[in-house]
Amino acid sequence: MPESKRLFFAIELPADIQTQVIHWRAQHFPPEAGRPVAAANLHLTLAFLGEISAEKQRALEGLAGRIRQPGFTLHLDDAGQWLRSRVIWLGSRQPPRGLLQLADMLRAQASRSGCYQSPQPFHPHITLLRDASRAVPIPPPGFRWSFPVSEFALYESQFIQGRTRYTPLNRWTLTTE
Ligand code: 2AM
Repeated sequence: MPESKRLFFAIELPADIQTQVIHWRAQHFPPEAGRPVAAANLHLTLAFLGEISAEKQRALEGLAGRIRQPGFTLHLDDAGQWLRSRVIWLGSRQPPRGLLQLADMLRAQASRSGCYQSPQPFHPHITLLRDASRAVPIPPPGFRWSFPVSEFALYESQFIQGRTRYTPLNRWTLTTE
């Protein structure tokens, strides 16, 4: 059987923001609120590809490498809970146009290559807690973390010895050149 991997394009969080986010999470959400995502696994998904072959991976990497657009600044100033998918998340009240453009492009490329893309509108978010099945108070977003996004990456998602691990396989710089 040809090798396939579970892949997605995403934006990584800088280490200092990662630290602040997990501190904020520990302060505001008790253990029963949900299962915390490991600090190193915090990311913002741009396009989920599912299980794909090495051939399709190469094709999508080639298309990703042709994307030309400048970087942008991401403000994390919103948080919420989706009971349906049982997640507590962090996001932006006004996602930057560059983020939406990049996600649109990657999702369109994925769709044209035969990767199913949900018809739901794209809601950029960073999942903080999973299995959050009971509604919990979400602290008002009295915080504002901002960071420049100058690259995006292709990640592999693996479930090894009971743990989810995301490994970056390839990265691209956002540039107009
Ligand atoms: P989530 O954090 O909202 O669960 C790796 O699993 C990443 O891909 C996660 O960010 C996850 O989003 C996202 N993901 C997993 N399955 C997906 C699907 N079927 N459609 C869209 N995104 C998905």
